[in-house]
Amino acid sequence: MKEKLIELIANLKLDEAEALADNLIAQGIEAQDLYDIVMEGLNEIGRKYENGECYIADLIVSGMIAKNIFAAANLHQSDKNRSMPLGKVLFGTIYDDIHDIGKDLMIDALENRGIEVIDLGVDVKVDKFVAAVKQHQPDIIAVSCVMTSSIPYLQALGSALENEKLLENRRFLLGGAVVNHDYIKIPQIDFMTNNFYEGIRYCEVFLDEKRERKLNE
Ligand code: B12
Repeated sequence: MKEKLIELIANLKLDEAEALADNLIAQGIEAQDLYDIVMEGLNEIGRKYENGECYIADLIVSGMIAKNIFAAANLHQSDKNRSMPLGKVLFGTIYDDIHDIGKDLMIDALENRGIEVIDLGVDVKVDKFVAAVKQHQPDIIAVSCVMTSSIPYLQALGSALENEKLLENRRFLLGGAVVNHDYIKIPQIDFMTNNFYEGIRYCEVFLDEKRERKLNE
């Protein structure tokens, strides 16, 4: 079944892929397993696109399949309910990058865990990030990036945040496929992951600890 679903996604069989995913969800597949399968399918499409075996329209369809399956699986749901926000995360996709599926998935998950999120959208310039940090005073600055061509803007953001002394008592996170590249060196970043679960866990642990520290002051 797993191999079949990867194959259906990689071949952009939208209806069949979604039907099989629904089936797996009904059978109680672990959300993490379903997530891994979808990501494998997307990687296969990405590989095909790189090799000129498919087109931009195919990337769009693959994105739709992923969004629909993640929504059907309620991947972002959590049974935790909080009356007070645990903390504040400022989120955005870096400049010259318009991919937002990963960002939106992370945002849904954070909000469902009682974390307030300010979403700056996609294609966000360094100056806009810096101004938003000053305005909203978030606990965490979270940036999404899948385009390797946007790495220089991530570096510029790191330097700008450091120069403006905006990294004290908060965390700077990077996620998205770009973190797969070993050569990414941005000293100001506290944590990088392209894994949804790791990203959520990191935010929860940091915010919990920060709240504890405040209560003990
Ligand atoms: C769908 C898709 C698109 C869709 C995007 C739709 C949308 N609304 O986002 C469309 C069709 C618009 C698109 C456009 C383009 N794309 Co595109 N696209 C993809 C594809 C197939 C999937 C990306 C995706 O959504 N993945 C699923 C999500 C869930 O994964 P994710 O983003 O990595 O996020 C997860 C984690 O990383 C993490 N996460 C994400 N953000 C954050 C942030 C934090 C803080 C944390 C902790 C975690 C975290 O959580 C998420 C959930 O697990 C990839 C191939 C691939 N396998 O990645 C190519 C890919 C990213 N695209 C690529 C390219 C080249 C383009 C275009 C330039 C094509 C073109 N010629 O126009 C344009 C980009 C224009 C631009 N300036 O941005 C390349 C990038 C190559 C590179 N090395 O930079 C890829 C890798 C394909 C390839 N192999 O060539 N694309």
